[in-house]
Amino acid sequence: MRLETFRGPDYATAFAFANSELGDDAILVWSRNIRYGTGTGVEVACTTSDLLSQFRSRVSPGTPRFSAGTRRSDGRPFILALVGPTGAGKTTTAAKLAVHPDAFGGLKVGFLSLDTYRAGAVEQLQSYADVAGLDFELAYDSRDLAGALTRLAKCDVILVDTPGRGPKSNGAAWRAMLNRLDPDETHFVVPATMRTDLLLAARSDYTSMGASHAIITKVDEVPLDSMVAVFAAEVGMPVRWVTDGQDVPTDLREAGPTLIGALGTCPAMAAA
Ligand SMILES: Nc1nc2c(ncn2[C@@H]2O[C@H](COP(=O)(O)OP(=O)(O)OP(=O)(O)O)[C@@H](O)[C@H]2O)c(=O)[nH]1
Ligand SMILES: [Mg+2]
Repeated sequence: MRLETFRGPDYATAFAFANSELGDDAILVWSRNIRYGTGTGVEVACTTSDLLSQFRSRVSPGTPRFSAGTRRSDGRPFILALVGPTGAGKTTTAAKLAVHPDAFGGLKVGFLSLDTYRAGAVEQLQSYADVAGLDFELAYDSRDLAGALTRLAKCDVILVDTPGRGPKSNGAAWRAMLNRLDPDETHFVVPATMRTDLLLAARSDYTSMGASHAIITKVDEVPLDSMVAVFAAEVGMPVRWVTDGQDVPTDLREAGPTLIGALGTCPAMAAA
C-alpha cells in the first residue's frame, strides 16, 4: 500500500492537498500534529481505496484449510517453513503455530529443525515439542531429510525452523535443505521494530529464497497499531499472522483484524 503524506496548517488544507494528489477517494490512514512554519499544523497520511483494498486482501490471505488426514496429492504433510533474521522470533512463532487454535492447533503437527548452528537452538524447539507432546526431528544435512520426513509422515503439518542467517552469511547447507524440502509455504518472520531500509533488504534476500508470506512479530513493542499496519504495508507480502508477546501459544493473532482495524478508513474529504 503506497502512503502519501501531506502537511498543512489545518486538516482542511492538508486534505485538500491529498485530494488534489490522490483524487476524491483519498483515504486517511493516520494523522499527527506537527510544527508548521512558526506555529502548529497537521500531517496526514493517505492512500486510495484501490490500494487499501489490495492491503486488506493481503492481510487476509485465508488460513489454509486442513483437516486431520488431509494430504497433498503426493500424500506428503503440508510443510510450512519459517525464515528470517536472527532473533526475529522464528522458533517461538513455530511453537505458537503448532498449538494455537487460530493456526494449526487441533491438527497433528511435527517440528523439523534445520538450526543445528546456534548453541541451544535445538533444545529450545525440542522443549516446546516435549511440553506439547509433538514429534521433533533434526536435520544436519540433506542426507538426514528423507529419514526425518518418513518419521514425520503421519503429521498433517510439518513446521520447519531455520537458523537466523540471511542469504549473505555462510548457510549454504540449510538453504540447500530448504530447497530440497520445497515447502508449501515459506514465511518471512520479521519484527515490526525493524528499520524500513533493513526490512526491504531482508525481504529481497528471503523472497529470493522462496518466502511467499510474512509473519510480523513483536508488534507489542511498537507503540501504535497504525504504525504496525504501515509496516505491514511496507512488507508488501501476504500476512496471515502477527505475534504480540513472548507467551506461547497465546501471543499470536490473525493479521487481518489487527492490521485492518488499525487503519483509519474515513474519506479524507469527509473528515475535513
Ligand atoms: N516482545 C516480543 N518478543 C518476542 C515475540 N516473539 C518472540 N519474541 C522473543 O524474541 C526472542 C527471540 O525469539 P526466537 O524465537 O528465539 O527468535 P529466532 O528467530 O528463532 O532466533 P534465532 O534462532 O537465534 O535466529 C525471544 O526472547 C522471544 O521470546 C513477540 O511477538 N514479542
Ligand atoms: Mg530460532
